[in-house]
Amino acid sequence: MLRFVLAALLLPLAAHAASTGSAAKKPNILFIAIDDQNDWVGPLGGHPLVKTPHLDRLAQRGTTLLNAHCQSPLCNPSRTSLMLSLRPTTTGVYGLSPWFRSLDSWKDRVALPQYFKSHGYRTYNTGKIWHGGGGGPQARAQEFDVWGPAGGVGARPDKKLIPATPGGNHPLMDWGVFPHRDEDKGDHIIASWALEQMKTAPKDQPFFLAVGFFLPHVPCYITQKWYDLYPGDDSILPKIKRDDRADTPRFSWYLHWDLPEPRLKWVEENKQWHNLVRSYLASTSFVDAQIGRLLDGLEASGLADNTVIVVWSDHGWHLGEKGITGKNTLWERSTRVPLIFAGPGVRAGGRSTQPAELLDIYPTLVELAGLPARTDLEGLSLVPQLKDPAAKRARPAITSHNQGNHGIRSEKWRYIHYADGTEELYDMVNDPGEWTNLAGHPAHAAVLAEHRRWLPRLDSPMAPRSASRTLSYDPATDEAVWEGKTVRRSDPIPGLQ
Ligand SMILES: [Ca+2]
Ligand SMILES: [Ca+2]
Repeated sequence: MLRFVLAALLLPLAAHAASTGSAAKKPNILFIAIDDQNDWVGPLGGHPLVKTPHLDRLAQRGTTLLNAHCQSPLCNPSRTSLMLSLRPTTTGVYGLSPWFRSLDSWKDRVALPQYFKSHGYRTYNTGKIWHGGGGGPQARAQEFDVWGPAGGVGARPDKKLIPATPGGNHPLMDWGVFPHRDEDKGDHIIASWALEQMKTAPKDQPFFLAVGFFLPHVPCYITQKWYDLYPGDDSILPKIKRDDRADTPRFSWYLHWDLPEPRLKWVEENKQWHNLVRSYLASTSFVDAQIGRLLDGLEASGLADNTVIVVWSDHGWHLGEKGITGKNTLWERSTRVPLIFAGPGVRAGGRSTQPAELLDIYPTLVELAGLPARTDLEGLSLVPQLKDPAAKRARPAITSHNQGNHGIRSEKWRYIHYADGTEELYDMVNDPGEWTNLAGHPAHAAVLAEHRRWLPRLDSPMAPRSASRTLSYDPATDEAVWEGKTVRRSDPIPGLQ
């Protein structure tokens, strides 16, 4: 009897679904990247004053991975890892070069959008998804079907707004207010193009629409309206410990040895700390507003119910913590990133503290879209956490910055191992700022042992033609080589004199 009632109830639904085609229709994917966005967004709570109302409403619609970390704290290796679901320690891609398709081992590897294309999706790209634009104008057609505007900085001032920065006054090292139109910013332009694709995409084919925002990557140029969302006083500054590096190994400096990103010392001496933090926060709010435009457009198009949304950032950014600005560290501010899913198959309002990795996005989207699972991915699907935020993960999140340097983030701890064998350990519950390195304390021997066992077994040397932010180390001579230049124990740390 019960079976008959259920069948009677289900039959009309099934008939309806068949007639409209909705039962078989795969969900669209709206794949949103933010560049250099750390955990200073509302859903992650990394900054008490940040205003991101649109990410907040997306988080209410979906599930936030509160303990998500990049696999490399740098654009090219992070994005390569995410798009292939392979660790940097597998591919050997650690620097801003090479483009992975120039490597024999990976040139034919099926990247995430290609896999969706092979299952009937039409794929779109605008802004920065692949570092380097997908191999250049000739090669990029194999990565996505349709290429929109490249985005980037957009409107920029005639000359830099801040004083000349150390290490060559790099043109990207700039921030602050200058008068321009929001519509002339690269991120506004790409959002407008993406909105147009939602309206005009073929109705009989699902889409994979990738939108890669540039801000809050430097230069953080912003208009007064966005700057005025934040006060200009000390309340916006991150909490720091002045002698924080006293208990971090010297090798921790080698990971960001000589860079265009200024040290906190320079930022303070040039009275730029408030301006940098305020410009970064304002840029975060500007990108949030562009994401809001995409969410509104999706609602207006009637596609919201059948579109999976994922928002991610490629890695974080320091704004004074540990004496530096920039990325290229294995600490929380550099590895922790926004990762939010919403749409069909995702619980509304979910917040998971389980460790998650950006290379999990690939298998997660494959599962949410109902595509055949792949057995050659190194990520794990997050679908269990998207249904039940408390569902346990089998492993911690791992971040690598060149061979031999790894951060292991579990639910409660961060463990760091450097290539010269030195270590750090932080109690992330009681010391979220990672101020006190516990690695030398005998009381934590068991915790250290538990985390050491997650160090990558495959720890590849850098791939051929690696360049920019590369580091190697020879234990026989105790010499490190940063971007082709030898670094010795006695060398003064650049930017601290
Ligand atoms: Ca980046
Ligand atoms: Ca410290």
